[in-house]
Amino acid sequence: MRYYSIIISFALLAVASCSKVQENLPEDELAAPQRSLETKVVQLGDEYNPSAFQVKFETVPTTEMLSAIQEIEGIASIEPLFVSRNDRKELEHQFGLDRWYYVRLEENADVHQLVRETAGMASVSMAEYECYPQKASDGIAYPAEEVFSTKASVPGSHNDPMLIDQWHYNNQGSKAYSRNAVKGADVNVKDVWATLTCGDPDIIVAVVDEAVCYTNPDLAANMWVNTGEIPDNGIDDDNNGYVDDIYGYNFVDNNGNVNWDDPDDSGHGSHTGGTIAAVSNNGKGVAGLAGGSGKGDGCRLMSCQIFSGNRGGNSAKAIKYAADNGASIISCSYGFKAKFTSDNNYLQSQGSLEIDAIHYFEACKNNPVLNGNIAIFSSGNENDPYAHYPGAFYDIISVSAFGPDFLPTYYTDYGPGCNICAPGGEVGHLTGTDYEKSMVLSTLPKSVAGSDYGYMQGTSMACPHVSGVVALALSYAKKLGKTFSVQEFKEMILSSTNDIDQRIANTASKTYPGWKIDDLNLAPYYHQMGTGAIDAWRLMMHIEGTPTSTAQTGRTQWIDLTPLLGTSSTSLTYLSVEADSATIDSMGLEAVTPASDAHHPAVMDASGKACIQFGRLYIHPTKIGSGKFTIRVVGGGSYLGGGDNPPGGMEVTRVLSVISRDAANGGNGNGGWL
Ligand SMILES: [Ca+2]
Ligand SMILES: [Ca+2]
Ligand SMILES: [Ca+2]
Ligand SMILES: [Ca+2]
Repeated sequence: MRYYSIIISFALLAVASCSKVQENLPEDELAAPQRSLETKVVQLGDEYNPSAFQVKFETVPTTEMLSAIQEIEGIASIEPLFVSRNDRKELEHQFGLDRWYYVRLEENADVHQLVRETAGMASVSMAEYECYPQKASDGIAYPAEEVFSTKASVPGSHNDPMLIDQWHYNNQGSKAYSRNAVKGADVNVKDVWATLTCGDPDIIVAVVDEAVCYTNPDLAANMWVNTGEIPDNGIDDDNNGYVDDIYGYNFVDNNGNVNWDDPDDSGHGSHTGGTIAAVSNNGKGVAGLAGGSGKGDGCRLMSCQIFSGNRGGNSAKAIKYAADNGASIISCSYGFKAKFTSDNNYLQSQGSLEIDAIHYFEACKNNPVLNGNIAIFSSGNENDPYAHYPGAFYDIISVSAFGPDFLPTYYTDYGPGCNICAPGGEVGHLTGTDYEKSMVLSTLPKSVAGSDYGYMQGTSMACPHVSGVVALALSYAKKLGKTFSVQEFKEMILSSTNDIDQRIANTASKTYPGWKIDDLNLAPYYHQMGTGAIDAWRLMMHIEGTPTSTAQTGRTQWIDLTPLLGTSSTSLTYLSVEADSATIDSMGLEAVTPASDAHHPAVMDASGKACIQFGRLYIHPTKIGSGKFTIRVVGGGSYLGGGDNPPGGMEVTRVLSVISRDAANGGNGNGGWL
């Protein structure tokens, strides 16, 4: 692949110099500059299918254009690459999907020669090798013994008995996960579950991965089921172009038999799927981020299988399936090891089959919230200073990974192309038999792992944390009846984050002896982990339109109300402040004592645990948590109008969200993000 990237650089130089020569050419030739052969050949990885490739025509091909290729010696057949959806033909055309064709070769034909020969034709804009992606994890699953209990393992949260070990949802800084565990190094979902949303069955997430084990007792109830299809009758009953597709489709063997039977399967798709929507609050196993409240109301998982053991399938076809069968999110824990992703010029100018399919997916409307869909990719596990393809693409979200110590993991890709980070886990923060506890705990196929549950690590595990949070966000927006554009939503996702850079800057290196993490220098990761660590609560507040402030755990402090009420906040007349019981519990609020000041009387919450004085909100949180404060002020003057009053002001009610966390330095000194 390195050799190939050198070719591309030369090709770009050649194009640049050509354009100068062309200044002297007649105008009609200037209009259609001949692209060099090398920019028309696309190869996303080292491993390719030697008996087929893919072409994109400059225009929707005529019969003549197709037969010109069909007639080339060594080519057996040419057919449309994608299954078309009748009511989306316009969109398919807009993103060029009707210009992609699949070319099969005759036996012993030379794929390299035929790709180049086809790319050389004026009617062809790209000839692309059929390369298979790679899973963004080391593929090693560590089984976890199932815990059976009737008691919730995390008081006040979902009742799944293994939730206590899912630090990635609710990290209480326990040394049971990591000797350097950081409170709040998680996706901050606990209070979202408690007060806002746990998912919605209308929000479907396609897991483009190994098969999702639809028989797993903690996945089965949240599987998407194609109700229009009758299984195993060899007929495409719902006429969607795929025979016997019940839980999704198998794009490795190109049939409806989604399965995890290959002896080399790792359980990867069941693990990533479980993070998104394992059945939550069902008193069993683990929780999933958007897995519902135990009342059958979780988001649904569609299995778009592109891995079977060591064999790969066509991920672009899988993405098209997800788009056309109702998925709102594709969770893609894979990438192509295309080294040209570090060459931005090439990346921006050169499309690929995969990019066209993703852009089509993001333009399809499958839910009432967005005018399209959201694609989430993992950044890759090579510890490279750039994201892997296609997450590297500028408008596609790519996720890097941190561990329970709130530091970049030893394997994560970082830097250009990486947009955000999430928990990916990291083996070996503990010794003895607990070494796996610092990884991510989720569901697995029992036939593969020997248990329905287990631990894995990778940006593969970070990606579904963002997918699951986005699934919750779409569920919540739907509940509130809010609508957004895809672009607005992506911007809200990337700005619903917490700073990880302070923690990186304050930690020169990290070491977990006996594992791969030996004096890992952290300086290269500074400012390179995207916009920061995803925070589910913040994203929900963005959807509500509620401003969010932060407070430091463990002390009385005031919070500026300017984001809520403008710079007049210090001179307004306040009527009341109210913290609900969920907020008091979550943040462990303690009573605050107002200052004795006749000119600035305090307005107190009934519990005594929140107070407004001097135009500021005073609180004393003792726990990490999130909550809301409802504040009423007089809009104009010092008393309300109406009733027996002389004409007075209008009542204004506003809500402020607050997240309480430890301070990065000082305070409890354990490395939080304030
Ligand atoms: Ca079907
Ligand atoms: Ca059928
Ligand atoms: Ca469960
Ligand atoms: Ca990107």
